[in-house]
Amino acid sequence: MSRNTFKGSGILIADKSYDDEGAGPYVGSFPKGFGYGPEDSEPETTAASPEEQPRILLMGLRRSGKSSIQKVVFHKVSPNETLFLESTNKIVKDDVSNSSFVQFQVWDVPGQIDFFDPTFDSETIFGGCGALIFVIDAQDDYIEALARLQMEVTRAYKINPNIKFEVFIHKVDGLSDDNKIETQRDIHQRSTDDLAEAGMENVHLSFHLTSIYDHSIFEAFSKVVQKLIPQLPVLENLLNILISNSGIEKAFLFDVMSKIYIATDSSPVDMQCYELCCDMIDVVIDMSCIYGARDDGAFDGDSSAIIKLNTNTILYLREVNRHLALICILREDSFDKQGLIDYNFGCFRKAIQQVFDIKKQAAAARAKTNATRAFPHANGIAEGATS
Ligand SMILES: Nc1nc2c(ncn2[C@@H]2O[C@H](COP(=O)(O)OP(=O)(O)OP(=O)(O)O)[C@@H](O)[C@H]2O)c(=O)[nH]1
Ligand SMILES: [Mg+2]
Repeated sequence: MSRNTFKGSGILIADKSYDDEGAGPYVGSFPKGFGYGPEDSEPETTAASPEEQPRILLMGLRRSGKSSIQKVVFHKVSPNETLFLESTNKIVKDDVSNSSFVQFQVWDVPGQIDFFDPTFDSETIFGGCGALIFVIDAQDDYIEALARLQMEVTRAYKINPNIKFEVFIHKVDGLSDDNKIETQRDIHQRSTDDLAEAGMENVHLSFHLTSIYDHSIFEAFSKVVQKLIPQLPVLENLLNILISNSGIEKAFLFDVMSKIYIATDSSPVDMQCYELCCDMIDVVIDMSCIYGARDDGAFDGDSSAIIKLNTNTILYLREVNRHLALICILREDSFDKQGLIDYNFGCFRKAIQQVFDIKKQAAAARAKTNATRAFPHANGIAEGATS
């Protein structure tokens, strides 16, 4: 089933409300917040402070594609626009905390950085790091990159053994299918051998073939982010219950801004289905931007869309909260029971809300403990000042 057969004959029914006011500033052609609805007024305590947020480091040699990845995934830059990116010369910290679930920072560590420079504070950099993505340019000779990978992993692991190590074998758009597999096998073999030689055989590296010219980079990033979401098993379980009771074939929970899927049911992920869902988000956001009366956000609490494909398949998008959307793929005849699907979706959304609430309560409790630790005699000072 080619991807093109899906396209062209779709019917899109998009639905959203336009009752809020206010025009937000734009970043390029995108509304600030990249199409999100207005911010809900959440208590400040729910957002983790930047230091507390899990950090994803992008590392690798110069010109391997780190900044391009960051720009394409999180800033909606088109792949061609990265062609003339200047080399990064200092660590660029990107706060991806717009979404309640996907709260983390991405640090783009330049390839030219001197790790022996005393200003490079490895303790701080690796200490709060959740995942280290090492980007290898697969179109180039990767021997030097592998030596650097081994050095970085060794250093990082000594400081923080909980880091997830992810290797992006990048720019594979230039390789044939056979070549991709061979390159991955070779890099896997060499890097694990190198680590074993250094006595680090217990360190696990995960490998992903990526390119900014297709959806592989979003898929790979999704898998990295999922490892940092402690609620993942709960979300997966909820999705399994939803699909088995609603005649749905596959369901993804998407972070709309980045098109990262933060969870899916436990059936295997077909790349084409994932691509279709990503395309659907683009279509929905574009339609809302063009026809929506509101200027400050294309995705809000009432966003929903149905796309019928000429393969008797339906894509059904429902908003879960201001950052998350559920996209279901199902057969057209199963959609006859839309009422049932909508009812089950309502239950699913409530359950997700509960997961959020627990997270918020935990964050609030943590903030309170931190405040007490920082100002143990706060009450005493206040009393003293007034007396
Ligand atoms: N073909 C191809 N080119 C890519 C891909 N990703 C990035 N590039 C190109 O690689 C070049 C270098 O990308 P950058 O993102 O600047 O590399 P960097 O790792 O940030 O480099 P430093 O900042 O010097 O460390 C750019 O011309 C990109 O267009 C990819 O997936 N495929
Ligand atoms: Mg760069």
